[in-house]
Amino acid sequence: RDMEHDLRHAFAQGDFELHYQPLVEVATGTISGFECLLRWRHPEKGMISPAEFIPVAEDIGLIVPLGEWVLREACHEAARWPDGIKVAVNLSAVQFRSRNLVQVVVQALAQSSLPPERLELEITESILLAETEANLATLHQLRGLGIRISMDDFGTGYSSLSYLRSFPFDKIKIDRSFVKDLAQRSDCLAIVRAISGLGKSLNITTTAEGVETTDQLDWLRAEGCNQVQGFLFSAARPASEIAALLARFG
Ligand code: G
Ligand code: G
Ligand code: MN
Ligand code: NA
Repeated sequence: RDMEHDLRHAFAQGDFELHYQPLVEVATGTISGFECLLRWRHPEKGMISPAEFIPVAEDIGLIVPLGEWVLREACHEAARWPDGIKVAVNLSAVQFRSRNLVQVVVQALAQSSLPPERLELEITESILLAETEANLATLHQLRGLGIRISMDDFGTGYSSLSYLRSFPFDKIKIDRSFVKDLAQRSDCLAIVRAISGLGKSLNITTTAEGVETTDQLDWLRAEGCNQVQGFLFSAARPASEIAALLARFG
């Protein structure tokens, strides 16, 4: 397919870039980290969303070298940020199952001198669907490095709750589909309340995604959600704008 060829070409050419979206602490309103989001700057089509090209990159195996590049680049960038500001990197299921993932993470940390406590890896439930033993072993190895592990898109997969029992995640990210209608729909509120409560009792940080209004922020604060992320604060922005974002939400 065309996309296949274009993707390989783009990777060889260096047409990918990383943008960063602030993670804001509800209690203080300050930025404690950034989620790194991959962008493809296509010469004719402009910016292409990872939702479109990640599945193709997974099919053709490009996600492994591309994911390595993301990790190295994100760690390198984050090492320049003020002390304590974290970087969150998304991992694809294919990348997660690749044999040398742990080694790649070790190298990215070593080459950038980023302290492991400042790296978070976001994984989705789909990662844990197969090969449970091997995947759990990988998670424990990663955690052993001192990095943090977040469960992304929580609530949208199949058996999130059993994973929480199998592995001590550091963070749960509440999918934005539940945040969207928080103020209008009592079922969304009930789900957000349940996830926040779960986080509190399991001592896991909860982060709400897709926060666009102060109304949503107020509801999330009332439910005890720890962290928020969304257009209310900022969309993902290029690395060059990080200093300005930190100055604004310092
Ligand atoms: O950035 P948003 O614009 O469109 O991202 C869409 C989806 O792509 C999200 O589910 C996000 O988790 C995923 N994504 C963004 N960057 C990366 C990345 O570097 N690696 C992987 N595997 N997924 C990513
Ligand atoms: O699945 P993941 O959560 O990793 O991806 C984050 C996705 O959410 C990206 O596509 C990002 O551009 C998008 N996003 C970030 N903030 C908002 C928001 O406030 N509203 C909406 N609709 N999407 C958002
Ligand atoms: Mn994510
Ligand atoms: Na998500």
